[in-house]
Amino acid sequence: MTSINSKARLITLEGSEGAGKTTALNVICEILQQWDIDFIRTREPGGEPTSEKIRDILLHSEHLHAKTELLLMFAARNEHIENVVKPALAQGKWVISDRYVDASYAYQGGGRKLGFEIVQWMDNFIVADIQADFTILMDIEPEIGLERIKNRGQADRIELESMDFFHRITNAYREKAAENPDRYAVIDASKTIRQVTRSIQLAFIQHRDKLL
Ligand code: Z5A
Repeated sequence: MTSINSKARLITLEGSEGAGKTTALNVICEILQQWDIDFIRTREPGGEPTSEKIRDILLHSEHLHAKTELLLMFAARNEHIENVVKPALAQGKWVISDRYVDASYAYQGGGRKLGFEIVQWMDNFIVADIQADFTILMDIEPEIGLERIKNRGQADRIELESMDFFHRITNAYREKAAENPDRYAVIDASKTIRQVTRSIQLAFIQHRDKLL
């Protein structure tokens, strides 16, 4: 759906805490290298200097109101899209983003209970036609994901939320995936790394004709 360069694709990776996005990102990069695709790897919130500063505010402020959080996510996203995503796509490079606008539906719309409607409004305003072509959702029950990251050290502001918050995120992601079955591949992220790797590889094989 990216409209800047019809050949370049925007691929996004989503999931709740500890779903194994880092592992998945490496698998995706290997697949694209095998396909001989020129791509960049980036992330949200962040991906460029101003957005990284906003990420720091988002993750390490003591308190933020839900609407402030939403606005900052989209402020960071706007800089990221204008300075990184659009230029890469215009050069014909694929963009692999560790999280993108679906995370705002899940975390701010679902987790923070702001609802999908307001996120949709921001999505139309900021993201517009720079939509993902293919989204890998690392689907996992929050209890399993949080268990995996519990020994990682200091938790950030969002990771300190309640279990209900994380269940709302998981449900919101599942709702988005069900609404967009052609764009999403839902991976059972609770399986072993080997099984997860295989599922991602299969998802790319199945979508290859649509993407290339
Ligand atoms: N956020 C938001 O609210 N709204 C938005 O619009 C956007 C973001 C864009 C930063 O995201 C925060 O911003 C995030 C959402 C919010 N919430 N928080 N906090 P982030 O992506 O940078 O951070 P993260 O979600 O916290 O990433 P993470 O916790 O590092 O998750 P991960 O990348 O999925 O986990 P991982 O590091 O790949 O794996 C975690 C551990 O599990 C690690 O030890 C692995 O070795 C292990 N692992 C991985 N796979 C497996 C399997 N299959 N089995 C067993 N163990 C495994």
